[in-house]
Amino acid sequence: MTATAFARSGHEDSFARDNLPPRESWPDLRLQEAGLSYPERLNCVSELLGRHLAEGRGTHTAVIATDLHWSYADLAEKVNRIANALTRDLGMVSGNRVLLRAGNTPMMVAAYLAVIKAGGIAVATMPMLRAGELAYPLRKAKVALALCDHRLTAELEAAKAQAPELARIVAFGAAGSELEMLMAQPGYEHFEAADTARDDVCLIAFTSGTTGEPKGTMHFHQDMLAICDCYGAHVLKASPDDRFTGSPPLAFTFGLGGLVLFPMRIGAAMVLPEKAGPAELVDAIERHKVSVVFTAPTAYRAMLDKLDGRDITSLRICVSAGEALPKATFDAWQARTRIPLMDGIGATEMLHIFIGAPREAIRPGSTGLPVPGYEAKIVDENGNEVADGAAGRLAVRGPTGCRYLADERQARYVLDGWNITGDTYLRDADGYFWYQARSDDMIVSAGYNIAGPEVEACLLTHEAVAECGVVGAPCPDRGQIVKAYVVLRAGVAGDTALAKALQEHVKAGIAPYKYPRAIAFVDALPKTATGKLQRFALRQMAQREV
Ligand code: 3UK
Repeated sequence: MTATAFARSGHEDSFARDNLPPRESWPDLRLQEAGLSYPERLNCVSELLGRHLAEGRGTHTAVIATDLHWSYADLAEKVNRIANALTRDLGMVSGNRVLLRAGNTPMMVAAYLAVIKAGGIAVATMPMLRAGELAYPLRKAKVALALCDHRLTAELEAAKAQAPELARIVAFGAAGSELEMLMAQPGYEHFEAADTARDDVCLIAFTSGTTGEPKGTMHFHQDMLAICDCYGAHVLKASPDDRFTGSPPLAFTFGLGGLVLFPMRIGAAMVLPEKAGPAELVDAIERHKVSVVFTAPTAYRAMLDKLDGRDITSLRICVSAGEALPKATFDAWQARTRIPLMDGIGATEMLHIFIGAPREAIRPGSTGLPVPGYEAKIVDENGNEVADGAAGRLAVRGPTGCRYLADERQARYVLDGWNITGDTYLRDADGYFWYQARSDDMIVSAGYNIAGPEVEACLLTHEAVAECGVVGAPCPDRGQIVKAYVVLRAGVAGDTALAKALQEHVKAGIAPYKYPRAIAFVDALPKTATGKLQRFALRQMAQREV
């Protein structure tokens, strides 16, 4: 987008424009430089869905789930019926926020698209959120209407008591659910897409907030397409015959992009398993001949134990994001499947992946290169670029970028038009980016800077280790010491001899000063709703254990 004013909004309710940060605190949005141009009037659902019907692909498969198969035409009809129910029966006007609460079900996909097609703003939430966690986005985004899977209404009803803005909860997902009854009305099969602007907000995605209150990130209609036309077109390079699946919740933009937007942009199919643990993912890949998978590094590691006797030869593209991909996981997956994992770093603020590598350019252990359309650099505390090979703060810009909903933390994420992701990275002489740690997760021990993830990556190359998390523990002499929390593989006993062996293993693999002076064996690691290791929780444990 140019620095000029907004296009004329198609929203009757001006909440989004009223609550976007002031223009001067936005990152640069570089559409032209990315070779993108979208018409001023744009409803992304017309591009993702309507276009396939108009161009004769209505019979192509769009959604596959247990006992369900929807063509693009089937999906379009569901979307139209929901959009009619929203606007004719439920009082939604364009610009209103609608909360969505469901797992990765076909109706969740249809509801998402219907809200956006009707000019609304989707506020999707993860099924595991409880009343207290639902109340925050409801209040912050001033949500009056919620569509909710009929099995998940209890917590939302409870949240209503803490969020007076919420006027109505409409259940869906069962034959007799309220939404299904409304959808069935005659004449509801057609719906004209709302005449929105390309820079009207269509999604407010809340960060999973490892610390502090969640932040609402605001995304435009054009952003939904931009991620497909950059990452999708130039890095993923999937085809209309591909079948996509994965585990991230659709309320997490990693899942929305990977399971819904990327396949729909090219008319491919999405496979939505009811549950998406490692075993269920393997089942779904085998049963539905899935070719593209989006999930987290730990899930690939866990899937390795479930592959015996399974036919996953349909698989060709495996994307890993959400957390750093340890080289040990890359190597093990490639040895077993002959598929190189495609690492990529994304962020809710950026909507999706902005550094990654196409299959032919992967360097194991590195996150990759800036996605075409994006630029990345490494800066010091003052925002000055550092030399190649030196660690510093990752800064990126491209067609998408951070706009927090009424939040002072905008000023911390955006500096001089660049998005500062909060990660410490280095760039090598070939332009590849190497993850070091979250900037606030660096361990400082006896004057050395130590990146926890590097120690974790080394520990993971030991056969006894299933998962691990490495943090700094307070130490009177060294300031901090490196402490590892280790989950062992089934059947392995954690004793002093093994702890010693793991320490020696690290000393032999990386610089010895980085070895974990303390090791604790645990049954499980604390994780966020999006599956990320909660290092702050480990740090708190380490504090208490001194
Ligand atoms: C970390 C990574 C190393 C990094 C996301 C793909 O994870 C996503 O969004 P979140 O807002 O978190 C962003 C932060 O997560 N991270 C993500 N991927 C990697 N670190 N290597 C990686 N490959 O700290 C980043 O700042 O939850 C990922 C697509 C959409 C997303 N929202």
